[in-house]
Amino acid sequence: MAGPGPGKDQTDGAVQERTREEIKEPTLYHVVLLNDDYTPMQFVVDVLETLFQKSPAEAYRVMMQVHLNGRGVAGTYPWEVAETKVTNVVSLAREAGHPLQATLEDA
Ligand code: TYC
Repeated sequence: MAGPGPGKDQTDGAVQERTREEIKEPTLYHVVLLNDDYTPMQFVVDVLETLFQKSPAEAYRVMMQVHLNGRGVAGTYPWEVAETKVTNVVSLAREAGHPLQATLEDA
């Protein structure tokens, strides 16, 4: 490896500025699942395990939270990841013939 890495201080101000951009935290968004009367509970549990990497117990807990309260947070991600999760939830649900809906909100 030649030269200092991006974290190394130099006397040049441009390097300092770029370093600050690289460590900026991404804005986060909640992926929110919405309740409906028709999507099977087990389908929602499966989605939470496969798309949101939840354990079976946590997936069941989140599914019941949505079922009882109308909504619940499946996961929290930077915008592009969160958008993709919503798209994937909805397309999996439609392929299976279920009306499950998901949306984004500011974290
Ligand atoms: N209310 C659904 C039922 O009784 C289960 C369900 C849970 C649906 C969570 C959607 O996001 C949801 N079969």
